[in-house]
This record gives sequence, C-alpha cells and structure tokens, in this order.
Amino acid sequence: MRAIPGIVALALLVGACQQPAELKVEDAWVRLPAVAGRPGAAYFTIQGGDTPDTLLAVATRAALRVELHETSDQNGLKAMRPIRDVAIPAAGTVAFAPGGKHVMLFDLGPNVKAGERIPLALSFAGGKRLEVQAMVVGAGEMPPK
Ligand SMILES: [Cu+2]
Repeated sequence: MRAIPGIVALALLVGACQQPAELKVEDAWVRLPAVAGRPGAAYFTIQGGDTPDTLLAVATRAALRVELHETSDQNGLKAMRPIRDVAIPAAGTVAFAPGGKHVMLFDLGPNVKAGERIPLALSFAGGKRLEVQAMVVGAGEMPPK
C-alpha cells in the first residue's frame, strides 16, 4: 500500500506537465450604454497561469478613461466602486460579468457600435500584456456566445 501515494503523486505531476496553465483572457465583450455619453462596460473571463498574477489595468483606444469596478450588494442596494487591481489565482478563473467585477469605459468613441469589435489590452503585474478583441453589443442585448 505504501507505493500508492507515490503513484498518485506521479500521476498528478505528469498530468500537470501535460497541461500547463497559461494566463489568458476569454469571451471579452462590451455593452454599450443605454444613453449615449454614459459609460459602457467591458466583461471577460481570465484564466490564471501556472503562478498567481494580478490584473493591474485595462486599456483601450475606444474610450478616453477606463476603470476597474466591482458591483456589490450594500444593504440590498447595488453599488459599484473602483477597485485597484484584481488577484488572479494560479490556474484559477476570475470572471468579469454583469453584477460583479467589470471594466468601466468612460467617454466611448462615437465609432464604437454594436456588432463591431474593440481591442482591450490587459496588463498584469507579472509583466504580461494580453490583447483581446471584445465584441460590442447594444444596451439591452444579451452577451455574445
Ligand atoms: Cu462601474
């Protein structure tokens, strides 16, 4: 019976080697504001890499100002506040989604229209900068899938 833990450990190790976790950003999309001039919001899912990292900032040429925000429940009222950075656990998943973490896009350019894609660049503390194309949807539309 003594050999079994060793075998299990070896199997886990081999499994880990076959599928190294890679920091990546998936399913990026942007919802336009219902009223022109109001901020839009960007959402995506971040898959953590082999080591923990931290999302520091998101940039896009489609908006003049970008902030990381988090919506939370405060005594039954939804309130959002800016957040400085977001920890990404190793091999973990962090979702930016309506009702939770999101990227606020202030002063969207007039050329940002539903059905188009805009680039988002995500900067991480570990030095990586990942650019994704976010699908733009109208105010009342469902997220693209
Ligand atoms: Cu916000």
